[in-house]
This record gives sequence, structure tokens and C-alpha cells, in this order.
Amino acid sequence: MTAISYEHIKTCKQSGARLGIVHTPHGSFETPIFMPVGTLATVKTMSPEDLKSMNAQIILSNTYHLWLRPGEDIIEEAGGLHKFMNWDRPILTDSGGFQVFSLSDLRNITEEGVHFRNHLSGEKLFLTPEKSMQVQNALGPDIMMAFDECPPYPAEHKYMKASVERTSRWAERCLEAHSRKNDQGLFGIIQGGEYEDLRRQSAKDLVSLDFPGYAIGGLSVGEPKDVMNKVLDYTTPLLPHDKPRYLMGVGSADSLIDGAIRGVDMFDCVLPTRIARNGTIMTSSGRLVVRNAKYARDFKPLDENCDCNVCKNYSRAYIRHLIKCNETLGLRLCSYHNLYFLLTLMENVRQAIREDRLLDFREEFFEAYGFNKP
Ligand code: PRF
Ligand code: ZN
Repeated sequence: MTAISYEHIKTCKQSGARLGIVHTPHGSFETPIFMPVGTLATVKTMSPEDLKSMNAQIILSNTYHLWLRPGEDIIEEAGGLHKFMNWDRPILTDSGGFQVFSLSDLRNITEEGVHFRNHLSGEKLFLTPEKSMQVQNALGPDIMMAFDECPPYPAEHKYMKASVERTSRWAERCLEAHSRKNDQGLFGIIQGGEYEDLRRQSAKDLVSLDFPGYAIGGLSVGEPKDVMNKVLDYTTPLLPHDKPRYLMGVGSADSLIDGAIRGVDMFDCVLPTRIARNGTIMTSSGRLVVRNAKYARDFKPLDENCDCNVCKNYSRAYIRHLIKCNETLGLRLCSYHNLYFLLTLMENVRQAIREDRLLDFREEFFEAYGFNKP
């Protein structure tokens, strides 16, 4: 038995985008999908009931953070992450590699693993492929991620080549250490930066290891959008058609559409919830900074084209007031709307694939959103 399987429904005749269903031990989700991020076993300010009411089908959490706090042993004792946080739908956890690189300034990468300091206490820690698997096996998500290195952008070809080769060796060690193959699926992560030869090498190495799904890492790390799209153009065709593809850490509306067009099935990003907490709203006509003074007497909803519970019931003026006063309800309302916006966008993307018109949808969406180039 494999824990994760991908059912292909159809390919959009106009764009080549994929419509599918991923089956997991905690139920299925439709693809292309956006996964809200719940780093610390909570999507900040949102309850699981909130997430279900906006039809979130899968969420993401982080090995690194849960390992440090509260510790994977406590979550295992609770009966696993699903029980601990009261979320009975699919969960994916990232492996910790990326978080070590983004949160810790003192780190030292060796063949064995990564030495670094706890970003909270300063304590010395060591994370390895085996340790990441042990923690993820204890947490019990449906999908776990291999322990990889995500080098900064730009990185020299020589460094990137050594890193890609090490990430492939780490991927093998992850497969070897993963002890719950029947009820948890482990995804490999393709690296290689903007170098086509290294993306090819990375994809070849990882595909030969036969993971149940593949992520594309090392993008959205500061490179221009056209570089990301170019990398996706040549990378997704290297991946097996019958397995899910996940583009890590990407969550702007335009990149979700452009990723789906290039054959990506899954996305995650802190963007919608992070910008929500400083009063930035995603709307069908672009971003709106609701904390701006010009909304003080604006009694319209955040987005006049949105039918979420926030837009049905609250005004920009009220939400601006809450945000200005640091009221937690303001954070909640903005987070709810932004997540609803991206989840609805992906529902619309899936519908456009069904109807073979995703390029037309892109054109219309970009026009309204205020983008206009590919
Ligand atoms: N690797 C892992 N997690 C990630 C990334 C990666 O490259 C990215 C890159 N955008 C986000 N999250 N393990
Ligand atoms: Zn709304």
C-alpha cells in the first residue's frame, strides 16, 4: 500500500494545466490546490472550523518549529498532529531544512546534516535527514517532505551542483529512515536554482528513487518571476505524470495561475496570512492596504466581488479601525478573507481547467488584478 496516490482527471486543452485528486489517509483533495500554512500547528488566528467553512482541504505545518516547541514527543503522545490540533483533513509537513536556512544565521552544513542555533534560545542543534524523518514520523502528517538544502539566490553553479548532489544523497537517506510508508507519503524535493542542467540532474536523481510525489524547491527565493516560470517550463515535464507536483513557498495570485498552467498541482505560502496581519488585502482588483487613511469612511466590503463571511458582514472602515487598534478580530477578519480569496481562486482555476479555458481565465484575472504580462 502506498499512502498517497494521484488520480488524473483531465488536462486543460488550452493551457496544459492538470486537474486531479490526491488521495491520502485523511481523505482527498482536489488539485491544483493552495495549502494554508499552519507553522505552529495553527493557521494563525484561524480555527479548524474557520478553515473548513472556507473549504480548506489540506494545510501545511513545520517540522522545525514543532520539534522545538512543543516537541514531537508531546504531539505523538496526543495521538499525532491531526488529533493534537483537531484537524481531521490532510496535513503536509515541511522537513525543516528550509526553516533552518531562513531562520538561523549561524549554521554549518556538513554531509551528515546541518548544525545551527535554535532561533529562540540560542541552543546548539543538529538536524539530519534521519532526525527530520523521525520527527515527521512522530508528528504523523499524511505527506512529509525530504530534508533538502535550499541555497540562497543567486548561488554559483559550482556551489549549486555540490548542493544538489548532497540533497540527492540526503533524499536517499530520508527514504531509508522513513518508517511509516504505509500511512505517510514522503515527497522528494527538486533543487538546482536557475540552472537547467542541475534541475535536470536533480529531477533524474529523485525520480529514480520513486517518491510518491515531487516538490520543486529553491524558487521564490528572490529571483525574478520570469526566471521562476522558465525553471517551471523545463522542470515539470521531467516529473512523472501520475504523481503530484508541489511548488514550495509560492502564494501570490499570479504565480498560482502561472504555476498551474505549467503543470503544478500544489502550492503553499505564508503570504495571505502574513500580509493580512498588517492589513493588506487580496482582492479581485489587486491588493488593497485597508489600514490606509483613505478607508476610514469607506463602508464597502473588502472586496465587492467576494462572498466570504467577512465581506458579507463587515466594512473596510470597521476593519481598518480594528487593525489600527491592534484588535485581534482585525487580524482574524483579514486572514479569513485572504485565505478565502486564494482558495476560491484555485476553485476557479479548477473550473477553468474543466472547461479548457485557463488561458482565457488568466487573461481576465490579470486584467482585473492589474497585471498584464505573462
Ligand atoms: N525546500 C523546503 N521548503 C521550502 C522550500 C525549499 O526549497 C521553499 C522555497 N521557496 C519554501 N519552502 N524544504
Ligand atoms: Zn471576502
